[in-house]
Amino acid sequence: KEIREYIHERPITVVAATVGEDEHSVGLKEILDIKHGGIEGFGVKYHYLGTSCPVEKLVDAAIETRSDAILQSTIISHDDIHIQNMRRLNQICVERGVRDRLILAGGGTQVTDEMAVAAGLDAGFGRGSKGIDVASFLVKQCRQKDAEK
Ligand code: B12
Repeated sequence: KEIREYIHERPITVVAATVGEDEHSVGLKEILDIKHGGIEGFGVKYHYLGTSCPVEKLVDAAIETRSDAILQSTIISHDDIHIQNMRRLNQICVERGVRDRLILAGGGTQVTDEMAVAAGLDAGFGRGSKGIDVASFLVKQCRQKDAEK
């Protein structure tokens, strides 16, 4: 109830995709989609860019849509590609001068919060994460960012 009320007053928009050459969509859809208890059910608006999305495209879309957050999914972890893609997301946001205003979250079966934070993101969500965990995180981050303005 608290999350829904906050978002009603202060809309939150995110862009989301599975990045690299990763076609696994099920996990991210569970986080986004109202049918699976995803963040949409709490009032968060999302732009879903699909699978195998270049990290740059995700950042461009976040800027164009004036989104609050980027949600990046990486399921394949061969050669630590999931860590490389999280580092890349942070790096591109820094280069484009938008890191301070964007909330960055990574997720995937092999992702942990510690790993994502070490890669430069604000949080990581692994196996068993739910939409409510992500909605709650987004509200806390937006509250903090708005207070700092
Ligand atoms: C279904 C599946 C597929 C389907 C995907 C269909 C689809 N549309 O998604 C298909 C058949 C296409 C597929 C293909 C491949 N797959 Co596959 N696949 C799976 C499988 C069986 C289930 C994945 C799944 O849906 N899990 C259920 C969801 C709900 O869980 P989840 O993804 O972890 O998501 C949760 C969290 O991680 C988190 N989360 C995830 N993303 C995000 C993002 C954010 C922002 C947040 C907040 C949270 C979050 O929240 C979700 C909900 O709790 C797994 C094995 C397994 N049991 O995990 C292998 C698996 C992931 N696949 C694997 C592999 C190797 C492949 C292939 C390379 C096989 C091949 N040789 O062709 C290809 C790769 C294709 C490609 N380019 O991506 C490996 C990956 C190994 C690794 N660690 O790198 C696995 C682990 C199988 C294995 N044991 O080897 N696969």
